[in-house]
Amino acid sequence: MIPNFRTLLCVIMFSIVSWAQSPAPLVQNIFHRNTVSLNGDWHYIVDSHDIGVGRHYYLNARPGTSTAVVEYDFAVSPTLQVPGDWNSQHPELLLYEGTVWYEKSFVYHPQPNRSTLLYIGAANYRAHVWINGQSLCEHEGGFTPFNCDATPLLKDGENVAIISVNDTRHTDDVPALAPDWWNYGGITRDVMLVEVPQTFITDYAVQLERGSTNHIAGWVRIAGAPASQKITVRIPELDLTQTATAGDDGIAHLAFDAPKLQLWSPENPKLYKVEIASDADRVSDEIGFRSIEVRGTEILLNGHPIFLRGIDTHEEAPNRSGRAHGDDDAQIMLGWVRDLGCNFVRLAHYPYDEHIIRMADRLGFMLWEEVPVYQTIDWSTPAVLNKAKQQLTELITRDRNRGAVIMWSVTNESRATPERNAFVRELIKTARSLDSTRLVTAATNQFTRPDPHTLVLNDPIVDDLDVWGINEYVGWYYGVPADLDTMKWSVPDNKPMIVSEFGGEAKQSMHGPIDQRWAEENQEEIYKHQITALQKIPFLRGMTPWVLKDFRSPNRQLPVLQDGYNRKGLISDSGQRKKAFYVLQQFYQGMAAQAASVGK
Ligand code: GCB
Repeated sequence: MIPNFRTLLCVIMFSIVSWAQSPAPLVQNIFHRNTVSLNGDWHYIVDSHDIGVGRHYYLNARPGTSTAVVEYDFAVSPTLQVPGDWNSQHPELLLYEGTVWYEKSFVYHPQPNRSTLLYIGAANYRAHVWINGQSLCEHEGGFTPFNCDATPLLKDGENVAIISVNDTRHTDDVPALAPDWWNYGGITRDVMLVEVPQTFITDYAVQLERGSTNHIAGWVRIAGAPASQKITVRIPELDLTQTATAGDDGIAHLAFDAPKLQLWSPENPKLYKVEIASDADRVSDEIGFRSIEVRGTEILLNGHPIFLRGIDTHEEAPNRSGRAHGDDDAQIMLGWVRDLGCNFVRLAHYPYDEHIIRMADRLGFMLWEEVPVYQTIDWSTPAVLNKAKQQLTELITRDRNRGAVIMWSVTNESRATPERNAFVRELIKTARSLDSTRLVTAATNQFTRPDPHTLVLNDPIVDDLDVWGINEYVGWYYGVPADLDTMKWSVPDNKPMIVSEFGGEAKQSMHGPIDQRWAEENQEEIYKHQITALQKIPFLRGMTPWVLKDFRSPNRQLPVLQDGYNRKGLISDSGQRKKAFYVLQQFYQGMAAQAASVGK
């Protein structure tokens, strides 16, 4: 059947409006670029029936004539703060999962011979961006950044950005259906316009070569560049300048000695100003240089064995409800971490805001970063593997120059089926191919307990990792705290082990005997037995108890005790420290003092 003219026109119009491209290559080091912030109030429309999605309805249409009807108006719609999840900003959105359309008008003056990218730090989970009514790009994945080349669509003067964000959960998403955390929807991190020359430096790796404490190796990539561009990398404080020439792929490789380098460590989080320049572009960064390796069952930082005095976190705002973001939240969270005596943080279970990664670099905390390949994922579908690889790639691209980050984690608590093993091995390969300088890890829980005092771990992916984590909740989900006293750990003993989770719930200010569930004393008891038992494991190289602070979870529904919060925090949702906080603090402070006296 030959379509009539009207149908044809509709199809053409629809495809013009609905065509969307993938994001442009991710630009690293966004905070040192020339940017225009689009943070602040955005008008929004809740599209619970997704009527806008197929028809691209909410594109800021205006009635063209006095009789035309347009049944929405962004200009008089309520606003949401960006960055920020929608759930915690309006009570009626607390439980909302679906599509929300965001709109912001802004004045912009494009510069001649420069490109402008629209950068979004994170939008959970699917985002579609329009500029001035034209589709710009789409992105999937709720915790990693993306940027799109908006140059052809931006006008001199008034512009309108519209972003639809949908956080509906699906079995073939990463994460999938039922994570134990709140599915905070929306544009949760910074939004900005980034101005770059037409050929510009997208990303680079300037790091110590694996195993070395004085040889820097890496590369610089230029987008849209003709071959043979000259690249210069300078570290002014060390009086070092290195030049290289980009090949046809736009990549210039470099390697040079840095004999007088002061190494980054938690005790001395030294950052150097590093300047990177191409013929057309220049950018500076602050980079800490340190080596991280495994030898036998030891983890070596700058060649010396270390113990990771860690804590697990969620990216949950410290003194209010919602997803944390920005420097102020990071400052409070890392302040608590410092008070505990930690030198290490496991940022569970997904990539966090770049602000906290940068702050850890400055304050001297080593980091475990993770992708949300959490518990149950659709392991057999190649498209799902691609989603996980994409998130891992975006994370590594963003953070590969942060000395604080010492390991990438590729999964948490997944069942060791052949499909899962193959999937996770692909992620391990991806991590190693993108970054040869860091360790690869995972949090496992594939154990059996033939009797209350024996824990047998059987997970083949441990063989593929540099360091492995075990999540064990002896004393809470399994048995009683005293079971730990005589625990036999039948687990891999040929590489460093981290106890990546243990703990128990306590409602802050609820007191009782040590065996009373939900009492602070019970949580304290679990910590005492755990700490004593874990110290006896000869190949234990760190621990990250679960978890720094109580966090919202739809899976925790006990009235009065939980009220929608997982209460395994050492700190309550309102910021009060529980008794177990001080048990861990005492242990870590003692270890730190001992390490310092050995180091003298
Ligand atoms: C786990 C998960 C974590 C949960 C925690 C719990 O093993 O990794 O996401 O929140 O246990 O509290 O049960």
